[in-house]
This record gives sequence, C-alpha cells and structure tokens, in this order.
Amino acid sequence: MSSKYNYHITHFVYSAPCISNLFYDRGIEIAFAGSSNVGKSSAINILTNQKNLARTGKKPGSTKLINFFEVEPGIRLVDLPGYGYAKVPVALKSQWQYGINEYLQKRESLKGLVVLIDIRHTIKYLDKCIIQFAVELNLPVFILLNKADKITACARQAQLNNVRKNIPSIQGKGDVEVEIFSSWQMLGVNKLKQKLDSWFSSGRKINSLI
Ligand SMILES: Nc1nc2c(ncn2[C@@H]2O[C@H](COP(=O)(O)OP(=O)(O)O)[C@@H](O)[C@H]2O)c(=O)[nH]1
Ligand SMILES: [Mg+2]
Repeated sequence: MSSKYNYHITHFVYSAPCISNLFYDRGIEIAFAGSSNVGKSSAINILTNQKNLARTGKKPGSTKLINFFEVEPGIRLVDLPGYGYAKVPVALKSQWQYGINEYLQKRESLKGLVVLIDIRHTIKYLDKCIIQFAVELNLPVFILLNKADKITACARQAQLNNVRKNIPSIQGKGDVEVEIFSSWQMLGVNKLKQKLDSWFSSGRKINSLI
C-alpha cells in the first residue's frame, strides 16, 4: 500500500525534558501514548522501518523525555513518556501525567493521538483517562491493541470487539477508532499509516487556511 508520506526517512529532531521546554509549536504532530513497555517506541520504529530510531526495551519507566521525530519539515511523530509504571513513585507518576495532560491541552500542532494498549490486558484506568481527555479536547484517537502476536486470531477479534464496545463514555461522541496491532508481525501497520496520512493531510489543509 502506498502512503502519502515517506515515513522511512523520519529522523530524530529533539528531546524535551518537560512540557515547558518544547520544540516550536508549528506544523502538525501526532503523539504516541501508552503505559511503559506497551510498545510505543517499537511501533514508531516499525512504521519508519528503522531499528533504533526510537529507543526500545529500556528499563520500564526510564523514558521520561518527550521525543520528537520529523517525517518531513513540519510533519512530526512524538514518542511520549510511558505512564503508570507500577514501580515509579506516585509523586513522579502524577508529575508525568500532569505533563502529558498539559501537552495534550496546550500543543497547537497536535492533531491526533495514538494510544497503545496491550491486547492481553483489560483497558487500564490511565488509558481511559487519556482517551477521555483527548475526546474532551476534540482530538482524534487511534487505539492500537498491541502485541497481538501473543494471542490467537480468534482471541484478537474478541478483544477488538470488546474494546470497541467498552470504551467508556465515548460511544456516540469523539473520533475514536480501534485496531489490532503487532510490531513484531507487522500487523496493522498499513492501517496506522493510513490514519497518520489522513491526520497529517487534513491538518495541512487547515493550516493552509489559517
Ligand atoms: N510480542 C511483542 N512484543 C513487543 C511488541 N512491540 C514491542 N514489544 C516488546 O515490548 C517491550 C517494550 O517495547 P517498547 O517499544 O520499548 O515499549 P515502550 O516503553 O512503550 O516504548 C520490548 O521488549 C519490545 O520488544 C509486539 O508487537 N509484540
Ligand atoms: Mg519507549
């Protein structure tokens, strides 16, 4: 499947230690969120066909930076810090959450949010919070049920139906879609590209009208 953007030439541009220290807020960006170790960095790597663009498999919870990658000038992917890792002290956890919420709320160039969830687990409280928050901000959400390679095709479909039915208080409002994903088996990668293409393209149209 051909894509409007050449994700393979994506390159790292910037790491921000905190929200008050961000890259200039122009152009269009799409952020990847999810708990630590769910596979955010792996998804960015598979999308861009680069083994080590986003660092993967580090100690859970150790990625506290917001990492920016440029697909082409003004078109960016953002690897957000993982939230909710159990061993992180509560104070630090809420600091990250606050940072992510602030980023979602204030970032003008943010035009879509990809949320990764482990397909084997039920959707967690913090996932629900971030999805709900994005919906309230009118930000479209694409949920990827990741690590689908770990379960059978039948179980995948059941979980997909289940999540689609149970996304809390979202039915009827908000732009939220759910798909099966696996970086390891390249499952759902084309659907992700299509979604990013559409977000980037509609963001460009809006920007050109401003
Ligand atoms: N089975 C399976 N493991 C994955 C997949 N994606 C990532 N992982 C593994 O999950 C761990 C965490 O991945 P990483 O991308 O660093 O997660 P992040 O903390 O969300 O950025 C690594 O050991 C990856 O190899 C996947 O699609 N399937
Ligand atoms: Mg990561």
